[in-house]
Amino acid sequence: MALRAVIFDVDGTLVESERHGHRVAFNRAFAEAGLPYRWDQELYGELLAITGGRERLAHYLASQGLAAPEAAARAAELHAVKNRHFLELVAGGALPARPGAAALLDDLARHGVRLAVATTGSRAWVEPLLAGLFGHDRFEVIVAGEDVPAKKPDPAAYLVALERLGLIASDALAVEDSVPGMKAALAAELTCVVVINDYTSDGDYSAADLVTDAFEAPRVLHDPFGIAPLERLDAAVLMRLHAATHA
Ligand code: XBP
Ligand code: MG
Repeated sequence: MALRAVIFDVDGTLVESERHGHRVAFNRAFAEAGLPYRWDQELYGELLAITGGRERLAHYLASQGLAAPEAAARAAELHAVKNRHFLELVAGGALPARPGAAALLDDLARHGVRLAVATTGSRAWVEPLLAGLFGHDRFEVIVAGEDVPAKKPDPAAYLVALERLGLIASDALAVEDSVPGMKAALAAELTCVVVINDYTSDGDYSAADLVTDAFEAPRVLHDPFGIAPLERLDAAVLMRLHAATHA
């Protein structure tokens, strides 16, 4: 049973995009609309429990007293403005890839492993961001938030990615950063590696197949299949983990 594809999450996994990216763009949208709201780093970390920027906005506006229909309508308007600001941040090169992410993509490609993306994020920024950081057409399949009826932790994004790849779950492996993302991957019956970040480190990842805190020189935080020691998350490690989870 060979590893034929790896499906990557984007925000927080391949890219450091939340704290100084999406959060800043949401605040610029509030300011442009003349709204009194501001999401500081701590509040935003809590709001990340709601996947999808538009859904996150609707939830927050409802918490500020707007009736659900008005909150949903206002959220859609603000989300479009936020994505315009986020694209400006992307164009300005403000959002770095996580250290070691590009090297992993290169190594997987060298080993003939196909690359795909399954993200909750909006296609409008996902494609320019990935192209800018990793090169055009780097990913054979990109599934974005608009491509699925339900967002993570629903497995739809991963199921659509597998379908477009023409593969089944046992052919592939997912790389995530968060609990909703891990749950989506596992619900799609994918082997799941979690690379936590400073916003997602306090989640319960006991159901994951390998948990580290980085792509290179990682601390191994959960290793039920005994893959450690490992100097980096490279193709050989992911292939070994995939084989162990399908032994
Ligand atoms: C993380 C998300 C996204 C981003 C904001 O997606 O939940 O909603 O926070 O992007 P990922 P949008 O699955 O890549 O971790 O505002 O475009 O939703
Ligand atoms: Mg993520």
